[in-house]
Amino acid sequence: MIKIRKSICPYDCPATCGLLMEVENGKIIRVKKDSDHPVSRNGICRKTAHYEKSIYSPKRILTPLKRIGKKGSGKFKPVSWEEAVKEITGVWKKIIDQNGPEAILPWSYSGVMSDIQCKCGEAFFARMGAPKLVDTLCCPAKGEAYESVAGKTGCLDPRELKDSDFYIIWGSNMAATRLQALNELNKPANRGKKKILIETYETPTSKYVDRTICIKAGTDGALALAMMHVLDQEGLCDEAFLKEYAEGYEVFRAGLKQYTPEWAQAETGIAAGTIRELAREYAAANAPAIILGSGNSRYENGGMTVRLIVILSLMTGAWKYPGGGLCGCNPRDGAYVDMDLIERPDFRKKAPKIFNICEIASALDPEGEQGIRALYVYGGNPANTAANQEGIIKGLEREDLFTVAHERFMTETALYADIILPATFSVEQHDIYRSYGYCTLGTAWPVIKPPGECKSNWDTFCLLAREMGYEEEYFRRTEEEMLLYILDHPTKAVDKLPSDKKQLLRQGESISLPYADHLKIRTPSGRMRIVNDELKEAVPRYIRPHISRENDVEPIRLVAAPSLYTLNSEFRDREDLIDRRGEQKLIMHCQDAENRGIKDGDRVMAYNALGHVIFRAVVTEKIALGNAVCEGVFRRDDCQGGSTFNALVSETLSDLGEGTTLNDNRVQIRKC
Ligand SMILES: Nc1nc2c(c(=O)[nH]1)N[C@H]1C(S)=C(S)[C@@H](COP(=O)(O)OP(=O)(O)OC[C@H]3O[C@@H](n4cnc5c(=O)[nH]c(N)nc54)[C@H](O)[C@@H]3O)O[C@H]1N2
Ligand SMILES: Nc1nc2c(c(=O)[nH]1)N[C@H]1C(S)=C(S)[C@@H](COP(=O)(O)OP(=O)(O)OC[C@H]3O[C@@H](n4cnc5c(=O)[nH]c(N)nc54)[C@H](O)[C@@H]3O)O[C@H]1N2
Ligand code: SF4
Ligand SMILES: [Mo]
Repeated sequence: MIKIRKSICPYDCPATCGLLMEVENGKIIRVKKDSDHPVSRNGICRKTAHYEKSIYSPKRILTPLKRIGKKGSGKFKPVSWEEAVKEITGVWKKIIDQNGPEAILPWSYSGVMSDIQCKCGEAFFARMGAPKLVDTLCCPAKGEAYESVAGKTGCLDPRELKDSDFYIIWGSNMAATRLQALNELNKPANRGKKKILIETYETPTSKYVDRTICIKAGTDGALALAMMHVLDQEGLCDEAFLKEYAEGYEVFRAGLKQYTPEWAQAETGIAAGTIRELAREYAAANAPAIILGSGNSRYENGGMTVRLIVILSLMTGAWKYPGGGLCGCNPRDGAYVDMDLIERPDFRKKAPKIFNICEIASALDPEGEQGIRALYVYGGNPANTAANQEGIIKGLEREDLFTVAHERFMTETALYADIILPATFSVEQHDIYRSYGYCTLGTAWPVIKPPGECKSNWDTFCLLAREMGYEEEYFRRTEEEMLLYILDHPTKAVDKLPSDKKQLLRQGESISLPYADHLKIRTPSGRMRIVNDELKEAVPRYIRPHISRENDVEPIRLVAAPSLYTLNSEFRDREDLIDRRGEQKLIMHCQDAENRGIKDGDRVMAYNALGHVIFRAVVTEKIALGNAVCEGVFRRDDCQGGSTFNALVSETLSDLGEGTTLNDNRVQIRKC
């Protein structure tokens, strides 16, 4: 008999789609959209439509493994959990005695985004006294910049886009990363509304918009300023709105004079006429929505860029109207889960040593003096997602570094581990799921039993805690008890929901919470901060990205973009998706190619001081001159030379949020 069970997508994607599992004899045979789910009723993406293929992949790690060959050789033997846990805690205890817990570095990011499984390690390592990882690998510059202007004010939930009358999609490949929001835009009622995409190249999203405007990477702040210059010069700003709802407008306005469209043309590569036209069209709309992706925040100037775009969204008073304003930042009106219940900052006895997630190569540097002796990686794959890949590999090769990876697959990072612990999939776990792009919240109970000896992050940390002698009650709870504990201690936003909605959360369902009141400005002054005196740069202005500052000969700006078929380094277990994605390619402008004697399909090498990476060239005119783009994260062993994109990425941090500058790369390119 086939049973239908509900679950939620755990991946790092704004929608947390609802999934229906068809289960037969304890096995998931089919995965479908959950039509009751507030967001995914229109469908789910191609990746999770065959989630069962990943869950039952023959490549899955099913038992603990112990390294028996050289680091990175891939030689392991199966061991029992008991043996693995004894070995890990034995080594840790020795390190703690000799070097203190500061020598044990945890590293995790967004492999599983549900709250308990994603964050329970924080409590464990807080109890240990291990360093704290500043987890800024995605787009913290965007979050912090938004907050520097709007505070905790909720932005538009993508479902509100039905009421917008003009769309600017700014640096988001929605066809890959915001499928549910794109579905909203594609509804018949929204089809006639104009849509403009501002991108580094023509992406798969381009076919859904009226026009793609290609911009030189990292210069969006110049475009936003020039648009505001036009609005100001032509009297198109809503001054009454700005006076009532914002502060610092007059000071900021005085600085706009210099940012003419002609100035911005040189900076961005976009014709001055196009900038004027875009500003006028934007102002002519009542309720224009800017859908802001994360791409343009991953630069050294990323925080400033996002501040300027958020300010632009205020200029014409769009926020006053349903559907008008900004989408893509934090839409929530208040917190949905009290994360301290999971992360337990109170377990720390003293202030921790801090490491930035983007600086792991430096933290592990064989010649460095950071004193890291052990690394514990879970829910992440730093050897292929963090900056300075060659540096990270050198660190992972250190014989005096004891590495544990809790993983589902043999990733580039797990390959260098001393011990690998087998991890579960979301359908084998309990958890609560906050969407980061929508006002929704859901819970899920396990649908199937874990195969082999796989264990969840929660169960693994509880096991390690016991062996370490940590006696807190927290580590004795079951996963289900932890989930119920969270539901028993709701935040204000959840507590005030009607009881039938709260009941649904106890039944493994997803619910919708009220949209934020966008005019209830949740900053200390109750007004949007166009000027923010708490920041080093109080008055926003144009700052160039890292890439434009040095005078190399014809450097190329190298940008990472998402692939339709994979999600960061996940789904590479799936031949059906990987085959369609093909090899690691570099999309470049025909003129840049011609200048270097490169033809479409040639093998090319991109290089800078950090490393060199081989790509297959895709030559096109549908990209801004001087930009080069690679879609997706590839397997190191599938790439000639063994290096992938991040071998070219530096540890430079963004101006706000101490975040990755994944897209702020300067490279030279030549034919191989
Ligand atoms: N299929 C798929 N889905 C995903 C992911 C994936 O890898 N694949 N990743 C997930 C994750 S972790 C995240 S954070 C979200 C991100 O999702 P979004 O926040 O929507 O951002 P992306 O679509 O990644 O945005 C990247 C785009 O920004 C563009 N870009 C880069 N630099 C600039 C610039 O300077 N200016 C402009 N205008 N554009 C620029 C790139 O060309 C790229 O197309 O998506 C999630 N969903
Ligand atoms: N070149 C390049 N680099 C990038 C990006 C890019 O697009 N291109 N994207 C950037 C962005 S936006 C992000 S958010 C980061 C993501 O950085 P990471 O989080 O390091 O990347 P993922 O590839 O998602 O790796 C997650 C790993 O967690 C494992 N995992 C999944 N579920 C669980 C679980 O329940 N328990 C445990 N223990 N493990 C689990 C998966 O098998 C997977 O190997 O990468 C960044 N780096
Ligand atoms: S669109 Fe995003 S949230 Fe929805 S199923 Fe796909 S990866 Fe998961
Ligand atoms: Mo991300």
